[in-house]
Amino acid sequence: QGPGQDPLAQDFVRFAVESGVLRFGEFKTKAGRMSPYFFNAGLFDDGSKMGRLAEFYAKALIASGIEFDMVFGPAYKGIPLAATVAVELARHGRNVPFAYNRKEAKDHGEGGTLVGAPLKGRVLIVDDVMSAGTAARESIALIQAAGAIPHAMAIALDRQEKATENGLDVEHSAVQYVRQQLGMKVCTIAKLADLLLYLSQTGGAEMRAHHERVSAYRERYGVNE
Ligand code: OMP
Repeated sequence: QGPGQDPLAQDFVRFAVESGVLRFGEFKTKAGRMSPYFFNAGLFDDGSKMGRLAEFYAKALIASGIEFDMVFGPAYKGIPLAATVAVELARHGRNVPFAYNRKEAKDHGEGGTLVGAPLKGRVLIVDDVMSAGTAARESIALIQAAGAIPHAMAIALDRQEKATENGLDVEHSAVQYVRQQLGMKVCTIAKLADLLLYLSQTGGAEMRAHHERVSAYRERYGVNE
């Protein structure tokens, strides 16, 4: 399916740009690349935006047909995502348990680093963006250590760019790696290709300029799908 046939992805990109979550300018990514755009999920910062975000995840997940037994949100950004996506899934008639981790283990009270439902069965990891896949690897290890199955991932934006290994660019993206090498299912609300389509269809000199810069970035760092 081409990006042009994905109205949910187009609605999501519009929502992210209009709420200032997806911005244009000059940003340094975790991998050290200078990017003409940046998606900061921390800026879905009121109840209405968070609710709409969760609705996008739930709709994309249901449309994907991916099966899972529970939801896991990696600290910190994945925590509100897992909670609100679980609420939204329940509203769609799919009530599943959810859990999340702490970054520091507690030595009193309930103890441990995991909070919420016990990790078991096929776990869906809910996170914001996947670039190089560092955060994904940590969650996968944690789920395996608990004896559960890291089965699927849901992310808001797939940047569709080359992953890095030991500081060097490789030919695949982190999402491709997770799908092909780890055999996990990945559900994305939108991809870089959807953003480019949005920019080319919105019109206006400013959007054309963004389109040009984002295309150049894709030429340099993007992967073929
Ligand atoms: P990986 O853990 O390498 O996959 O990178 C994901 C992280 O990159 C996110 O959790 C953010 O900290 C950061 N990021 C964004 O949030 N949005 C972007 O558009 C780009 C990045 C990034 O640094 O690559």
